[in-house]
Amino acid sequence: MYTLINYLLDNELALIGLGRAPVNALGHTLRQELQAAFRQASADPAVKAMVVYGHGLPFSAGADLAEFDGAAFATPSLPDLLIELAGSDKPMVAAIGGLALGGGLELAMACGYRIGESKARLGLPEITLGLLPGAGGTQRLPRLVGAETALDIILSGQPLRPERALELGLLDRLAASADTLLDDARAYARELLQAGAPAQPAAPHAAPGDALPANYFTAYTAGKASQWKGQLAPHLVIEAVRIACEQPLEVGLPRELELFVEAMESPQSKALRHLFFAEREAAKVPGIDASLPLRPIKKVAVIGAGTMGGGIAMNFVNIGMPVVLLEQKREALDRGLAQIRKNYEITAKRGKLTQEQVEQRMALLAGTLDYADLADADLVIEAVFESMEVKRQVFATLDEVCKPGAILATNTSTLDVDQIAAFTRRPQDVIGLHFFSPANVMRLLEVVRGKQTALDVLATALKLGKQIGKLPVVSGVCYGFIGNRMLEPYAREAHRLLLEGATPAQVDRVLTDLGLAMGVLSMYDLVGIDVGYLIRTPLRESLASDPSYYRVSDELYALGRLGQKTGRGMYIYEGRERQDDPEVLAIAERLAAELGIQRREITDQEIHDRCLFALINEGIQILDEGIALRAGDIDLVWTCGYGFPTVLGGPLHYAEDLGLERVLAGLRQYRAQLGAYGEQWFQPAALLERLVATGQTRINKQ
Ligand code: T1G
Repeated sequence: MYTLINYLLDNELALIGLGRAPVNALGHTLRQELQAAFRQASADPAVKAMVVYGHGLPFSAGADLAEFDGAAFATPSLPDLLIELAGSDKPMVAAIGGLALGGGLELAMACGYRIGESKARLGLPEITLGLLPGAGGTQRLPRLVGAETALDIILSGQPLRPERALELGLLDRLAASADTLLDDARAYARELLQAGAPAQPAAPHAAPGDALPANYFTAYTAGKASQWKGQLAPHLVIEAVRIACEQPLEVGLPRELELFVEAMESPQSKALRHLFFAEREAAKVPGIDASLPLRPIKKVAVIGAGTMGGGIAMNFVNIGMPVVLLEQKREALDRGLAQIRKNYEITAKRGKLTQEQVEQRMALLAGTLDYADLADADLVIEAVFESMEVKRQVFATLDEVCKPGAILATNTSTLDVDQIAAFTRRPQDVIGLHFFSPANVMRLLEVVRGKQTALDVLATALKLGKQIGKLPVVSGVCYGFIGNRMLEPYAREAHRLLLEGATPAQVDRVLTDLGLAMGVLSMYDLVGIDVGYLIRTPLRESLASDPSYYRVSDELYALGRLGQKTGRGMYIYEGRERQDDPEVLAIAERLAAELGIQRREITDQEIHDRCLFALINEGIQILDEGIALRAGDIDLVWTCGYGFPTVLGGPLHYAEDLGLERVLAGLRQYRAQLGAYGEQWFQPAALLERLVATGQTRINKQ
C-alpha cells in the first residue's frame, strides 16, 4: 500500500516510518502517503496514539527543494498536511533522529510531542535559501519557545543541539541514544496515554507577543538594517513572527503562506536555491561514480611553509591527518611552524579550540628540510614560488623520491599543470589543488585536472577536498583556471575605465553596490598590486597589442605602491581608513594623454556593464571550452572565492536574470563604441551568440 512509508501497528500505537532516501525530503508522494497513514491511524479505533519517525533515515531535511521551481505544490501541500496533523485527536509523538530541518521540524512541531536523540540537529535553515518557514514554523515556534527565541532561531538558520532544544521546550524528551530512539518514543507515547495527556497540549507561550516591548519588531528591524542590506527574506520573517504575536493561528497561517510564496518567487531565493543544487552538482564528474576505488590518503606532505603552505597544512591537521612540512631553510621552516601554532592559539583564545587540541594538532605536524621524509607520503602538495623553473625542480625531485601511487599536487594559481606534470614520469598522478588565501579559511578549492590526470586521482582529490571542509570545483588547464581567468577581463575593464575617466572609488562603489564584498581595485590593494603584476607576466607578451593594458597598475608597481602593505596603491591607507589618492588620478590622466585616450564622464551603468559583461563573457567562454563542467560550477567559484553576492546566484545566474540578449547587446555595443580596444576585447563568446540565436534563456553548454 505504501512505497515511502513503513506503517506498523504496535498494539495501541501506530508507528509511521518515513522512508524516502536519502533525507526524507517531504516531496509530493511522501506527503500523500503520510496523509494516508495519518488518516488510517486516525480512523483505526485500535490506535490510541501515533509515533512518526525516520525509517532508517534522518527524520526529515524539510520540504523538497526540487519542487519549488515547478508548478504549484501538488496536494496535499505541506502547510495543509501539517494543519491536518495538528488537528489530530490522538497524541502524536515525533521521534527525531539525525535531522529535523525546515519543513521537517515543522512536521515535528505539528505533532503534539517531540523526543530527540543526542546527535540530532533541529533547525529552520530556510533563511539561508532566501526563504522563511512556510508550513507553520513562524506561527508554531513562537508559541513553543517564545517570540524572541523563535526569531533568533529562524533568522540565524542555524541548527540547535538537542540539549538546547530541550531547554527551550522545542523537545519534550531526550532518548538515551539513536538506537533506543524508537523504543523510547513508544514508551513516551504509552506514558502520555497512561497520563491521559491531550492530543494537543497547551502552548507554553500561547500569546507570544505579550512579553515583548511595544515597538519590539520595529526596533529589531532597525538594528539589523545594515546586516540585512538588500535582503528580502529577513523582513518577511519579521512580519510573519509579528503576526504570530498579534493574531490567532487561523489568521497567522494563511498570512505566513503568502509571505512564503513572496520569498519563494523572489530572484534572491531562486539564486540561493540555484547555488544549493550547484554545490551538490559540483561533486559529480562524468566518468566518476561511487564505485571507483580511491587512493588511500593517510599521510600528507606540504612543500613550502609560507602563508599558503602553512594554511594548506592546517586543513589536513584539522581532520587528524599527519602532515610533514618541508622547507629549504631551517629559519623558514621554524617561522612557518610558529605561524601555524600562532593561528591555532588565536583560535583557542576565541574559545573554538582547547589548548589540548592545539597541542594535538601541532603534534600531527612534522617539519623537515629533507625530501627523503616525503617518501611515504600518499599526497604531496607543493606551495612554492610561482615560477615554472622552481616547480620543475620540485616535481623532478618528487618523481625521484615519492612512492609509486602518491598523488603529486601543485597549488599553482596560474601555471600550466600539464607542463608541471611533464616534469615527472607519472603525469597521471599529478593534479592541481588551487587553494585560496587564507588556505585554512577559504572554502573554495579549484581541483585542476591535467590531460593525463587519472580518474581515481581526481576522485580522491574531490573526496579529500570535501573531507577538509572545502568546496571542490573541477577545472581544466588554462591560464587562471576558472576564477583567475575570469578575474582578468573583469579587472581589465576596471583598470581601463580609470584611463577613460572613472576614479577607483567610483569603480569600486558600483561593484560593492551590486553586492560584491570588495571592489576589484581595492581587492588588488589588499592582495598586493605586485601579485597582480606578477600573475600577468605569462600574458604580457600576448597583450602588447593593447598598450593600455593595466597601465595604471604597472605604474604603481614601478613606484613601489603595492597597496595596503605599503600604505599606498590605488588608494592611500591611513590605518583602517582608505582615502582617494589624487596622484593616481594624475597618473591616469597622464597615461590617457600618452595613449591618446579621450577622457570623459563615465556612468555607473557603463562601469557595471563593462566589468560584469566581460566577467560573464569569459565565464561562458570557459564553459564552451570545457574548462568548467557546468555553469553552476562557475557560479560557485565566484560566490565562494571572489565575494560575488550569493543573492545574485553567481555571474552566470546573474546573466540569466539580466537576460542573455542584454549581455550580448552590451558586448556588441562596447565592441563598436570603443574602437580598437573594443574590437580586441569585446568579442562575444560564440556560445553566448548561439544561445541567444536559438532563444535560450539558460546558460548550458550546447
Ligand atoms: N530537498 C531536496 N533534496 C535535498 C534536500 C531538500 N530539502 N536536502 C538534501 N537534498 C538532497 C541533496 O540535493 C543531495 O542530492 C542529497 O539530498 C544529499 O544531500 C516548507 C520551505 C540535509 C544537511 O534547507 O542542508 O523546508 O546530490 O549532499 O552533506 O518551511 O542536504 O544526492 O542527488 O547535502 O549529508 C529546508 C537542505 C528546505 C536542508 C544533508 N531544508 N539540505 O547534507 O548531503 S525548505 C534545508 C541540507 C523548507 C519549509 C521550507 C543538506 C543536509 P544528490 P547532501 P549532506
